[in-house]
Amino acid sequence: MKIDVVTLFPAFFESPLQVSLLGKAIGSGAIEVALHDLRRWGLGKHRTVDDEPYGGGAGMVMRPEPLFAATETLRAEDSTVILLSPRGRRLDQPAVVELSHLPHLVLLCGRYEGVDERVSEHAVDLELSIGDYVLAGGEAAALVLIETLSRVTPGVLGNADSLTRESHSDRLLEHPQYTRPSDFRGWGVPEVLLSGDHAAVERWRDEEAGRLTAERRPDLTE
Ligand code: JCK
Repeated sequence: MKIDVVTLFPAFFESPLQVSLLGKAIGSGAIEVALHDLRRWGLGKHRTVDDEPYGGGAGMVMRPEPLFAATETLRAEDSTVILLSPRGRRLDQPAVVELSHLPHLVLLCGRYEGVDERVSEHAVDLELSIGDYVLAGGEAAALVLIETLSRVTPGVLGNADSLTRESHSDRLLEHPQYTRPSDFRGWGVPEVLLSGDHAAVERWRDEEAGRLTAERRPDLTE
């Protein structure tokens, strides 16, 4: 998968894309990310990308011309142009898996109070939000999307098994996990996990996942 990111702050992405799983996904060639400074398409000598809102009000709005120019430069036959926006469809794991099958994403990151409506209407295929809270811009949301995609893209995780398990328990919270030592400051580990009885372990994990989900996320059980 190729991902083009359009942003006023390309530097925001540099460290995260180099470390850990993301670095590996990108290093292995499974995901290719290119960063594009929106100023490249800015207007006039000052490379302007924003202006005051028609009708008045606080803050600035991103002008349409630079974002249209960016998408017209980067869009190919097989592209999906995504605007990260607090008004977008909420990103969830099924959406991540769907998006992971697409060959080319163009991610538009806004700033200020958001973008001119004509961008979302005529330059964008899909508007996505990562959750119901307000970020200062689309960059952190784009990073979240790229990281979630990197986990489900073949050749990235190096452990297809844990993704299969994940899909089975999509609608449940995870069971508690333990590792050594078996006694830490007097706090033990559930006996069953030390028993070597794999069927009993499986039962315990299913029960715990069900109990935790009912307690903390009843919405997931509806
Ligand atoms: C893109 C600019 C900042 C600040 C207006 C919003 C009531 C609008 C996002 N899940 C997510 N949260 N936030 C974003 C996101 C925020 C952005 C931009 C994405 C571009 N901003 C901003 C204030 C407002 N208020 C609620 C009015 C935008 C995603 N994805």
